[in-house]
Amino acid sequence: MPKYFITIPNSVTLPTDGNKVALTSACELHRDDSGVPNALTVAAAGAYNMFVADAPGTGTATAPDVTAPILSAPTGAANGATGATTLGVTTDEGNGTLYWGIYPSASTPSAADIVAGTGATVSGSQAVSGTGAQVVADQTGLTASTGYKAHYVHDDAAANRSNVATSATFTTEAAAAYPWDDDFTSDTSANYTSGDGTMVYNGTDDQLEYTLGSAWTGFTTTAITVEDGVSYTVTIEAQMLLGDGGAENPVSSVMGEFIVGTTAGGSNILGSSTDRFLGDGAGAGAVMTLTQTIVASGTAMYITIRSRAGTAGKKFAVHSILVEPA
Ligand SMILES: [Ca+2]
Repeated sequence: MPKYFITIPNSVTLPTDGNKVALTSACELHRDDSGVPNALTVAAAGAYNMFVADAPGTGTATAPDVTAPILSAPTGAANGATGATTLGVTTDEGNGTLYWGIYPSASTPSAADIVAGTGATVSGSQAVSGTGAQVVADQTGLTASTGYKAHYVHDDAAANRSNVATSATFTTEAAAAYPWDDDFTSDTSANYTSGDGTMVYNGTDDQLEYTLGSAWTGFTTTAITVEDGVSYTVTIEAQMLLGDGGAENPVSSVMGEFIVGTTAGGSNILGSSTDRFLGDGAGAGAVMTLTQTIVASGTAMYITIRSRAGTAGKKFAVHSILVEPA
């Protein structure tokens, strides 16, 4: 259906019932089949109101929208080291376009900046089809250990621009160094904390050797930086060097394992190796590769390699430790 656009001088009293637009010589009527008036002209220079009618002289006059949307409750949160989540804002108008941008926390972008994405680390826009909470999808591309704020602007369908709504600062997690890899080709024993036994670096065989002081002791890595909730594959190459098949082991071979925890020293355990590295009952056992997938809890992970022994003095060696995202 074609629309009729009527321009009326500001000096004319606006109709209240919509059906009695008092056209004067200064009014112009335009028909447009696309719904968008082209090349509107007026009879005299000056400010005009525009009305849209369904048919000449009989349609309902529609007052123009001159009210800007109001934004409230802006949100945003870090998602790991490089992401943002829980992005969104609430608006009181259900039309137009929502613009958003994630900026370093010290930035104070203008509404125009946000709409254009100027200076934003990540930005975008989306249509608004209803009032209330507007959900913005999770984003990536942020820098680790950095504070950010999410900023929002809503232009309604009549190009009225809202206030700028800005979230609280959120800080991305520290970057993890992947893979965390130690193959003991040099003495890195300073990166490990010993239990009650003795820890010695063997440069000839490129391994870290541990002589037990008591059962289930070993050594623990320093904190390995990880991302909360992310899965990691932990791979250990280890070997029993001296075993006696003590009473604690029904298969007559001293055995060892690794465990992963959120604190040092084998506490708050997240998981442990399914397989064990085994002695042969007398001398050195085979070099075994143990692998386990661990879901990080918090931003630090500690790996403890330890062995059971009936008596003190048993010894094992670790050849390599590797941590990488699963
Ligand atoms: Ca409006």
